[in-house]
Amino acid sequence: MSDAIATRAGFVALAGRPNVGKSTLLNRIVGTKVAIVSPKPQTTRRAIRGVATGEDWQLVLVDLPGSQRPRDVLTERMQRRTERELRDSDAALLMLNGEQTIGPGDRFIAAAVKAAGIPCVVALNKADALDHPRTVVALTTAAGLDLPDEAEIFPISARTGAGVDELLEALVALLPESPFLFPPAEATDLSPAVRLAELVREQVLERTRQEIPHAVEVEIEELEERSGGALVVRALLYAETDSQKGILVGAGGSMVRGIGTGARAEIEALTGRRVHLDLAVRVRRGWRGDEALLDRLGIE
Ligand SMILES: Nc1nc2c(ncn2[C@@H]2O[C@H](COP(=O)(O)OP(=O)(O)OP(=O)(O)O)[C@@H](O)[C@H]2O)c(=O)[nH]1
Ligand SMILES: [Mg+2]
Repeated sequence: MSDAIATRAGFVALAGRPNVGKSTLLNRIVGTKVAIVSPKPQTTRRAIRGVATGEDWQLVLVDLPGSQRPRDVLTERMQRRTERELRDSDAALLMLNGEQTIGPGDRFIAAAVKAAGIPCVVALNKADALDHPRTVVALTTAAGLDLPDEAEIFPISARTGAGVDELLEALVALLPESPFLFPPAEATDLSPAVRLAELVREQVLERTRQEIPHAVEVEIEELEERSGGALVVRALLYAETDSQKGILVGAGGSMVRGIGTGARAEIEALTGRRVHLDLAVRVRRGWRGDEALLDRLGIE
């Protein structure tokens, strides 16, 4: 027998209602910004994989779009993807928002996790925003959920990192013995173009309100490395109506300029390169129902 150390590796599906903090936790565990984060529900549209590698373990976290009742082809795809990813994962991390009471949405997701027949760990997030009595109440209510056997509940703060090491240890213990699934240096399977498009969309989410955040998608048209090391990025912002386009452009182009400045800083921070970012806003009516466009954008 060889005395090589056995490694553990596998997929953990991150499931939870919109806005509970799934993407924030993914970024913290992976150690770099893989998924964009915003206070607006339904920020994540694709199943994003983030890879965290330890000495003898590798955790592939699948950041799922927040589950809710589908409204259109876009949200239907997001929902189907969630169910599929749960079935294909080795374990699930069910995330709850400690700031809110447990509701039908949480019970729906708990039932989906149970139906998938995989082991599960529960994270009660945003514990930093709770005092001790509220934490106790939230933990007690969480324990009342109908969960797979032996599901442990961890109070955590994805924002500060409190409790995350303990949670990580419990997740790793659920992984099967397996060789690593990704090169240890790789943080995600997202293509560079999608990653950059998401950083642009994050700025849109940060700067717009009401229906605009949900009405905008971003596509990278061109990504070119100049010989001097600079990165040239041309991106299209799709809106659904002329009035949305007007808001995205802003008075004298002020909104799109702000989006561009913010996104350029993020892209430069991520790539460590100088970036030329060129944004154009287009109306594409009904893009949320456009199967061909959703395919092209990788929203399966
Ligand atoms: N106070 C507090 N806020 C948090 C914590 N984790 C996330 N948030 C905030 O919660 C909001 C939603 O975070 P996301 O990570 O985008 O949530 P998500 O679950 O990925 O949301 P969807 O992609 O829409 O499903 C953001 O404003 C975060 O800054 C936490 O531990 N404490
Ligand atoms: Mg998210």
